[in-house]
Amino acid sequence: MRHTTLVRAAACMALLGALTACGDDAETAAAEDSERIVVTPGDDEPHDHSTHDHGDDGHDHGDMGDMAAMTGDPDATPADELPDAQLREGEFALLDDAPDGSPEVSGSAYLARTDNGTTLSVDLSGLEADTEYMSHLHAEACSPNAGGDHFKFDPDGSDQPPNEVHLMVPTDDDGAAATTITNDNPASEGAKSMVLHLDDGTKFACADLS
Ligand SMILES: [Cu+2]
Repeated sequence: MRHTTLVRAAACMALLGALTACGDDAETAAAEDSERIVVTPGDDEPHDHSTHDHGDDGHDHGDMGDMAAMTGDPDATPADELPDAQLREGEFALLDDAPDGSPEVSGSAYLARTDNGTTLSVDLSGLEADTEYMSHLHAEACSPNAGGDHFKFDPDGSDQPPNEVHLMVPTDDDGAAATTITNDNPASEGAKSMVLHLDDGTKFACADLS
């Protein structure tokens, strides 16, 4: 088990750059890695990979997909400065059930719809310095259901970008962050909130988009 755990951790680091929790894809990949790597001479007990506890913590944000599709551009024109856009915005607040010790984030989310697509920007402070937070557009308001599930452009489509909007938010050495991501699809009316996650995937802060 110890080998497997180490291999899994290493695979998670390699796959995710320690950016967020490992999900099903990472676990599957790690399990495959462990089949190849953990071949210990004299280890005559075959590993049964079907029974390992992969530590699923129940959240649904571990499936990382394509990192490039969720990397924002701090230098892009922010959503609230785009011309001819339909703009919604909201202020971040801690969720009622945010874990103790969650950063006291403050700041705004901006969602702009243009003829050409949807642009999402955040301008945040009060976060941990020099780290990264995963965020998404969510399909419900911040209350009572903490944003509910991820917003999907096609409700029957993929749970990865570009069918969802995922944005990695890197902070500076003061714990501030400002970044922007654009999606080619303008049909983002159904996005009701933006949710920030801790690195284990837990939701901790939310901004209603109105
Ligand atoms: Cu989310």
